Amino acid sequence: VELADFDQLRSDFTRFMMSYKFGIDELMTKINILKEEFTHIHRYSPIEHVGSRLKTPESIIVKARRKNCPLTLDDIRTNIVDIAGIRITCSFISDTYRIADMIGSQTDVRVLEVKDYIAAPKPNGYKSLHLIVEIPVFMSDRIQPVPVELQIRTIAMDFWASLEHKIFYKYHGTIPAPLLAELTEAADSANRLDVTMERLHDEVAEIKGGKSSDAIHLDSM
Ligand code: 0O2
Repeated sequence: VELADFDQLRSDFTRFMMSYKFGIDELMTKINILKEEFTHIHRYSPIEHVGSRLKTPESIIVKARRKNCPLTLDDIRTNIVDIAGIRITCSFISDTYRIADMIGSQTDVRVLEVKDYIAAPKPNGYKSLHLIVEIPVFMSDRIQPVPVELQIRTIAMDFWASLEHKIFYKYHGTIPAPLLAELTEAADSANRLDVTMERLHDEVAEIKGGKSSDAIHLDSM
C-alpha cells in the first residue's frame, strides 16, 4: 500500500468510527431528555444509569470475519450493527418497555430490529431488551444513517449479566455445569426480585394516587 493510500485509508476509517460516536451522542441526548422530563412528570427516574461503548477496531474485524463479512467499510457498515452500543439500566421491568417505546416512536429513529430477551430469556437466564435503531447523523457533506444497539434492562438483570460476562470470560466460554446451574438459579432470583419490586412500586403509586386525589378533594372544600 502506498503511503498516500494508507493515509486515505486511515482518514476514512477515522471518519467511519466518528459517525458511530456521533450516533451515540445523538441518542444520548434523546435519552437524557426523556430521563429529565419523565423524572419531572412522574417524580422518579425510570433510568438508573446509561453507558455507551464503541466496538474496538479489533473486535469489529473479529466479528466481520466470524460473519464472513468482507473487510470494506461499506460491508462492515451494512453487516455489523453493534459498533455503537448504549446500555440503559432501568428501575423496573415496565420501564424498560416504556423507554424502548419512547425512543422507538420518535420520528427520526428507525427501529431495525427488536430482540426481547425479557419475554424470552436466553437458556442461561440472560434477560435484556435489545433494539437496533438507526439514527440520521448530519455530517458536513451528507446525512449518514447510523445503527446503534440499545440494551435496556433492569438493575437486577444488569447485575446478573455483568457477573455472567466475567465468569464467561474467565472460563473462556465453557462454564462448568454446576456453576452454570447456579447462575441460572441466580437469574431466577433476580427475576423474582424484579417482579416483587415492580409490585411494591405499583402499590406505592396507587397509595400516592389516592392521597393526591384526597388532597384535591380537601383543597376544593
Ligand atoms: P459485548 O462485549 O457486550 O459487545 P452477535 O451480536 O452476532 O454476537 P446477536 O445474536 O446478534 O449476536 O446479538 P444479541 O443476542 O442481541 O447479543 C449481543 C450482545 O448482548 C452481546 O454483545 C452482549 O453484550 C449481550 N449478551 C447477549 N447474550 C448474553 C449473555 O448470555 N450474557 C451476557 N452477559 N451478555 C449477553 P457481545 O458482542 O457478545 O459483547
